[in-house]
Amino acid sequence: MEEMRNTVNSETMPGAEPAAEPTASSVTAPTAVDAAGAAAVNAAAATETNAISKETAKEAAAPPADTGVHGELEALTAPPAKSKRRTVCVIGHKNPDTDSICSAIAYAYLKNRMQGEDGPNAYVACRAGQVSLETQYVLDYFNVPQPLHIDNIGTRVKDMEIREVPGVDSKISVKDAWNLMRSENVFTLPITDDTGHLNGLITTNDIAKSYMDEDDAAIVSMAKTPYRNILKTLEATMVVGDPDATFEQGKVVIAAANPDVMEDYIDPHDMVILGNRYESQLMCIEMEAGCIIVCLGSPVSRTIQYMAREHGTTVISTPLDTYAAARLINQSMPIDFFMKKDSLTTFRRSDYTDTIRDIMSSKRYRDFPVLDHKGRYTGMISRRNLLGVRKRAVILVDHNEVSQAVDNVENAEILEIIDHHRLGSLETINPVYFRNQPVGCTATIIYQMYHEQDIGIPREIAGLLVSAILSDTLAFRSPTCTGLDRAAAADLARIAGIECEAYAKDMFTAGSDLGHKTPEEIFYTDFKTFKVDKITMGIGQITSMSAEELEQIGERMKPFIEKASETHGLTMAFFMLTDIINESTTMLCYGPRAAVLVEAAFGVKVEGNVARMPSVVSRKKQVVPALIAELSRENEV
Ligand SMILES: [Mn+2]
Repeated sequence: MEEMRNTVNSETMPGAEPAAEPTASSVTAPTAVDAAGAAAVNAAAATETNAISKETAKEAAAPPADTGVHGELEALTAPPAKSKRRTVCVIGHKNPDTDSICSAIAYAYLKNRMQGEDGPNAYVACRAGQVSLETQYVLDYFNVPQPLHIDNIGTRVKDMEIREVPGVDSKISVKDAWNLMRSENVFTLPITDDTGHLNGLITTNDIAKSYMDEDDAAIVSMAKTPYRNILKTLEATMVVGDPDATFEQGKVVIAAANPDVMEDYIDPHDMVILGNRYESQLMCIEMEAGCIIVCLGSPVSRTIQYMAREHGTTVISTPLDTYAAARLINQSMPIDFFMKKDSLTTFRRSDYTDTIRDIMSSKRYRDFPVLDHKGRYTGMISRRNLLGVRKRAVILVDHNEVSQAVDNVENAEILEIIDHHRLGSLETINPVYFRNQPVGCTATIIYQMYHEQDIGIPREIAGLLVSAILSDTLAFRSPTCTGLDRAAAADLARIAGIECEAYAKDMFTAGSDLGHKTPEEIFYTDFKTFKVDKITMGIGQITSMSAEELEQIGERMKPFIEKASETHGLTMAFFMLTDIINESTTMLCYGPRAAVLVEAAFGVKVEGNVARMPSVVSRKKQVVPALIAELSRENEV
């Protein structure tokens, strides 16, 4: 138990504090819709996940009997339903190995158990890349679904407070639009069609312009104003004519003078606002006016109605006086005449907030429409919403270096780090619960935490944890393996009902289907980059039980390591071909100083960029420390 004391900060959990705050409504868990579509995870990845889990479920040989935790496991590896709970992603490193996947699932399960039914968070197991064949074997064996694929942890538009301003029809009147803006307390209204797609936007500014900048008496007809709008705006009734027609020719005039004077003002198709004077009404109809609006609710005589029908003149009766009618008539115009419909700036729910921030600040607009993955309008966001957006919460397992973490981790709120690797480059703004123990596997630390919390380990979780330990310690052969790892694995194997050596052999065999992989796939099976001052090293590793297989792979990898080195801008690149049975590694070296460095660091001869290193199996414990130590010696000189 001596090693337990190496635990950093294991008694207090400052990291739990921010998580316990009431969840801001701006931060919502990925919704069910999102899961189906293009949301928290990218669409392709989500579909791919589903496809794989279905397939593997079919292939899974004799799954163990369901003990009841299976439903819970499904829940913590799937996007949670929309709730007030804050989603916390528990995630391992990129190019995830078995430890990264299994520890993420086991720790998410533990965290959900620790906080109980009414806890503030929804811990979700995630993965930052493809599941390896070895890991898939483990998941299949214990019938556990893959964690959720996330390749970017940055906040998205859908994490913001999106205002659900309803889309309006393009033909509603300026007056209705204005009233809606007042009641909704918004400055911008989206105009949508009946399929939910965005046609345009109208702002209070556009409405002000429709009033202040337009003094053309023909504007009402130019706007092709529906008579329905006029009736509603003037609280009027249609005496003669079709309410579904539109007023689209002529100007608006007020018949304020005697008919003989008015004759010079009225042209065919005009709309004339007038009072109850019979001779004026008649004159308008004879002049072929398009519409007469009779004010003060004055009755319209049968003769006038008859004449109007004969001449095709629409007759409207309003209780308003001529001043009010004239003042309001412009407000009946449809908003599509004033809306902005070209080069609209819209955002998708899946857009990252750090990208849209720049676009927003370069535009003069206050509000921006948000579209879903099918391009349909869903709501509005403003710059103000951007300020209130809460970062996504994350717990890192099995790594602590930015270069190995899921993209955009700098913009996430790291709550905890559980790891067994050297301390790297990660900086956090808030204090975090950071637990780093020099053991062979993160799963060993998580095993301890189950005991510290006095929470029983279900069979499936035990199976995942022991698999991770066997994988990371190369079935106890690696020098990284400690007594704690062995003891944890023994207990876990008992719960899981497996025999370690036999199980490990099957697991490694399932994982080393190397013959069918491309050099690229092999190279990235387990590839990590390390930064030391200005030097970036990339180190890949592949393990196998067959020396012969490794020899063949080595030949195929040589041309590829050069290409990969360029792709990642590496100062030097290494590839370890580790023979588990013989406990030795053949290492390929690439880069101007790589061979010299390896010779100095390990005291071996590098021939043709290949170093043979007996009793070296661990990248973490043997290769990385030796290379870094040698680099710093070089720098001292
Ligand atoms: Mn690990």
